[in-house]
Amino acid sequence: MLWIRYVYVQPNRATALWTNEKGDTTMIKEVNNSVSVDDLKKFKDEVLHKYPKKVAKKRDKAILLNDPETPPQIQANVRTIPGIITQRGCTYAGCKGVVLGPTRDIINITHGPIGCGFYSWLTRRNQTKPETETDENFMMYCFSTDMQDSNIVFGGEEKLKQAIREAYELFHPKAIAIFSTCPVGLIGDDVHRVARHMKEEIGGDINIFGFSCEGYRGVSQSAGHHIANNGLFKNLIGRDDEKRGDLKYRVNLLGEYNIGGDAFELERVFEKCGINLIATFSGNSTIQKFENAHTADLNMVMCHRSINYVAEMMETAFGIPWIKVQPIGADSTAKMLRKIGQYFGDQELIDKIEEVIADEMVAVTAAREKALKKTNGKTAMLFVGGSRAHHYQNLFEELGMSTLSAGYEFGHRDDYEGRVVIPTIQIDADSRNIEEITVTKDEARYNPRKTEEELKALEADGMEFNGYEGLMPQMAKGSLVIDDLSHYEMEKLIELYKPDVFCAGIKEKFCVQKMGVPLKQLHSYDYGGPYAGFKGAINFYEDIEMIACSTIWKEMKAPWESETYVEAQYAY
Ligand code: CFM
Repeated sequence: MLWIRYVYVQPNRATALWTNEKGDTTMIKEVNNSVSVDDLKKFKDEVLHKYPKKVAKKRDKAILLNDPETPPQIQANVRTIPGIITQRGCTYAGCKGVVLGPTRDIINITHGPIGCGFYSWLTRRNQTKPETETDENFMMYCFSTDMQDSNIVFGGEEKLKQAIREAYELFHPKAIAIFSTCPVGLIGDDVHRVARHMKEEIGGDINIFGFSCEGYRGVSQSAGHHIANNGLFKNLIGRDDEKRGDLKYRVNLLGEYNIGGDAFELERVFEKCGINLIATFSGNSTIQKFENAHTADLNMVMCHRSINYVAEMMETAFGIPWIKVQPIGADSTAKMLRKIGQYFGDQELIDKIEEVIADEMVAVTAAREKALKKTNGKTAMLFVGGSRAHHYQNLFEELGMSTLSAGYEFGHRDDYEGRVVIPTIQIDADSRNIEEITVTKDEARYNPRKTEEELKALEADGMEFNGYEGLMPQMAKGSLVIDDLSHYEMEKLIELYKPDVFCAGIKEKFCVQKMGVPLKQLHSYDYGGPYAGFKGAINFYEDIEMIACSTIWKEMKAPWESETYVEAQYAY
């Protein structure tokens, strides 16, 4: 069997020994991946002195020097200061685009002006694969009520009803969801009342529900995730009790959205191991999968930020335990599979999982060995969303690359410091905007999948339930952790530390590349992917080797910057 070992010599120096199939050992370059306190001071001085005093004071709490042993308290999930260019999106984006967007057989109607619908149309690379050619797939459509001035003045409810009638007549979908944009909240249209009315009018089995996910509801898309989680639980989960599929190991994967085909790769891996994936929330999903999700015996949470609420609600209502997993990186994919084996405790499954890992790791190891020759010792920075800035550090570690600085756009303190801090997080006015739903035991269907003793025994054996340790414990001592990075801070980071690769999104991409540093989009994967699972790791190794080790970045000077004129000839 192939084995990869990491030996941490000092907390701020990651030294890894990597042994390949033949037993040759590579010493991964010892990189001092810490930014010294002086460096941090320099960075902070540079950026903070440009801000007005009050702003500087606020940003100061969001820029920290990491300590993995005792993560410092970070300021997160607070309003971005007006005037600062943020990476964040809006609440509507988090609800309509992120959580509900990847489900192919719900008609998602944007109630609002056309711009919100148009700009949220197919911009996220959540892929889907209908099982047959005739299966419903509405993902390529853009449904919007296209509100006009008169609707803002006189109300838009009638127009919304008309849009629902039209959508039903054209497509006869099983479900229609309505997503509120900012003006809808401002003028007071009641999308929930319209949903109830139209459900009655159309009749039959149709499921129609609305989301109060106006863009301004929260400080970022994170509020939209929470609103979407509540809606999933109230309107979809638990409506179909039939046990589908004949495999006995029944699991759900929460917070996996099939960007660039990630869910396809994970579906492949689970199937190979003989694990029955009941539902993915929400990559490559359908209504039926959501409705049936409560028949699974284990919930695995991949993106904690966007979906931890569903995991908690399902545990309370149905007795399904949840664990945090990170199937980004080959080693952590193997770790996830081993956790599933341990949870079900069936030797046949455990053996099968080991067989699959050994089989998959042959190609992974070969690809890694090839990339490592070039990537070893290089540096990265990651500023993405609310989970990837953490998970993708696994893949960089596997490439011998160290993360100098990382942070989320909209993570909460628990995503940085771990769930242990949740009781100490202050609820502010912005969080109070989100409906809190009270979930209780479903008397008829509550069925604890494991007894208290079984859970305790598994915990004693190293399984952690309901836990997430966050980004900081995994990052080196002295690395920079920055929440809600501003554009200006990003430019300063690049100027001062010149990483070999910067990970962010399309808004940052070309500004960073003009500074001579390659940018890997970790939202969309730049048309690449999948990056999850085993095959995903191979794709990532190849892509990073290609972009971070290219010499083209040295050629950033335009010819006229060093020469007085440029001569050219026409070719006939
Ligand atoms: Fe979760 Fe996501 Fe992310 Fe996210 Fe997103 Fe995304 Fe992301 Mo873009 S759900 S928090 S709101 S892992 S769309 S698939 S890449 S910012 S890090």
